[in-house]
Amino acid sequence: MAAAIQQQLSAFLGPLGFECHPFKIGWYNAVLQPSFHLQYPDDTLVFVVLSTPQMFEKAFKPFIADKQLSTVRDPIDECAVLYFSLVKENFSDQRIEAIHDFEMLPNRKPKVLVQTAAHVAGATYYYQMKHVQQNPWGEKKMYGVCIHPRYGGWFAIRGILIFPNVQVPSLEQKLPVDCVSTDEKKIQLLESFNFHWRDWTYRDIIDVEERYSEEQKQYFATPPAERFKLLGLKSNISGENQQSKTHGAF
Ligand code: B12
Repeated sequence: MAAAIQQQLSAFLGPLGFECHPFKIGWYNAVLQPSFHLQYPDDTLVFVVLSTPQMFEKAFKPFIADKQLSTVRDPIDECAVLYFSLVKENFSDQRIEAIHDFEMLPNRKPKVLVQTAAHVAGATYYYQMKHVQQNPWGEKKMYGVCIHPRYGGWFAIRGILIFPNVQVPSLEQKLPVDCVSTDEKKIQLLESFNFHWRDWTYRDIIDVEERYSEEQKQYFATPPAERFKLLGLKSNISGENQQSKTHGAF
């Protein structure tokens, strides 16, 4: 069942520059504190959806060319919302619940931890402080980062698609590829991601097949409020609102 749905999802999302990987709710909940649990039975089928470097050309630019200006969100987030809703239309015989990376609970915690989802689905390895044997940072909290075996850090995790009516007890868990294997490299990765993420270097921690285009980098390097201008769009929200509503993941 999971394989058939994955094939159909990939046929739709693949040409748009997205990847999807199946997992079970139980695998996700097993590693998280209860406050982050998703309230579905353990065997429920879920897909994590990643955007690859191609998404900008294949999905985002056509989306922007077609844009009706409403824009309360980051345009990339709006683009993902559109394609997730098209997935739902395309799977009209299935109930699908989508949760995007930017959705927050009333207590301001994220509704889904997409890095954990991508790790348990075997899509990308989630490197966290605890993976480093000789911790050089003491008590300081270092944010973790996922690395994709083909795209390094040149991707984003756009959300999950839950199939509440599909139970997959026999789905087998794939381990993600541990592509940043030495302690030295892991330290370099976490330091680049936490202290120098704007210089893009953490994304090249491994050899990659593809990176973001110069145009895509320029777009993302532009502060969110000015990206609207860069695209020739007018934002109708205040700077403060825009900051809080757009993490601007890229
Ligand atoms: C809030 C947020 C931020 C905050 C805080 C960061 C943080 N990690 O807490 C701020 C604003 C600082 C931030 C910044 C950035 N962010 Co940010 N952020 C998020 C967001 C929305 C939620 C993260 C969060 O709050 N996590 C909560 C904490 C508690 O989770 P946690 O540390 O993973 O802890 C859990 C795990 O440890 C788990 N766990 C325990 N044991 C085990 C064992 C295993 C095996 C596993 C898998 C898990 C696990 O349990 C814990 C919870 O109970 C995510 C999107 C999302 N919805 O997930 C993006 C996200 C993490 N950000 C991302 C990025 C890229 C960035 C930036 C580079 C900016 C940008 N370009 O968008 C910067 C870089 C960081 C920096 N130097 O500042 C990407 C990371 C992609 C990747 N390759 O990993 C994400 C996933 C967005 C996306 N859509 O792709 N971000």
